[in-house]
Amino acid sequence: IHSSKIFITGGAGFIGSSLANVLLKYNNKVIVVDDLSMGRFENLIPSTNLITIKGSVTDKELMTKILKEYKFDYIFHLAAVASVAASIAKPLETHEVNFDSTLILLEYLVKHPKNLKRLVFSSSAAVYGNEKRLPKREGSPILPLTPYAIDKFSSERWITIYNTLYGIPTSCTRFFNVYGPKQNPNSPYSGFISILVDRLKNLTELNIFGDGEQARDFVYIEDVIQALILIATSEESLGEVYNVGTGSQSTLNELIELSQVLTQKNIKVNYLENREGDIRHSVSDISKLKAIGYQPKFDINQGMKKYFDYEFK
Ligand code: UD2
Repeated sequence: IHSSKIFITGGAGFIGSSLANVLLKYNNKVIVVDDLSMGRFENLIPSTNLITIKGSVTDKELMTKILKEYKFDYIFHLAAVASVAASIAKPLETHEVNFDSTLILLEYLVKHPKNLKRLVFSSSAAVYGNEKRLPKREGSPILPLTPYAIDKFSSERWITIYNTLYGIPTSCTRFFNVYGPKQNPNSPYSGFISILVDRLKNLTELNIFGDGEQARDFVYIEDVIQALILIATSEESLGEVYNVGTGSQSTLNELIELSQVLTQKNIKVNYLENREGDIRHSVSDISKLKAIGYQPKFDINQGMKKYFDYEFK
């Protein structure tokens, strides 16, 4: 993608800012809206092609104003309350962010469909819930277990149905566990690897919920950016949904061991009760994404090494 006008909701967050910083290298004009609940504008590399707006994707007036003013070529809808626990504690508030915002975008686009080349919506592996058959494929049963997962899946379906009904060019991603520089470790529901890095830096204790043998498909941010751009530009991906992962899984205990080898630091690990609703194993099948040209560059060892070189250099 180059010389285009691009809207990134949640663009000050971990994934959004990483995407923005890449797109800014190719003469794109990038407009970011973020409520700064988890993100920081400091994550973005200053550029005359970058406009940052502090605000919420639930603010229909603001969103309409931005959409009207810039007539985007691409929209990456990444804003979300990513905490599953928050969605259980505050379903109404998180529903507004994780679902209503999607409808605001779609309603505008139905009325003003002209320039848009693609709207990419970021969904989550959460839609598969505790489906036991691994790896999880796009065609696997959808078993959302939380308001978060329901909102992500509903948004996905609305986005996809607006493609069929109105020809709005849309695609969806289902992220597995994304990690890398700039992931905010400051919430209990921050990504596990960002918390691990924080504890190693400060030499504080790490809490593991359960026995640490639960496994996730941890995918490095650079591969996620590659996937997002590929999905936004491929013809085949119109109206489609894609897993974004590595196709392999690691346990938390394996990651702790690897991190200690990489940093030569040791921290105390406390094994506590399981987190309620925690999934045991999660791993993606990424053959659909590979079929449109995705070539992951980082397995867990390569990704962890790059991330740890950045954090501990
Ligand atoms: C990920 C997503 C979430 C949602 C979900 C769908 C992230 C950050 N979160 O949640 O938004 O899409 O997938 O299933 O990607 N853990 C510890 N100690 C800690 C923190 C975590 O033991 O201090 C455990 C946690 O209980 C879980 C594993 O580490 O078993 C991974 O936790 P996570 O919060 O990084 O990601 P996950 O898969 O729960």
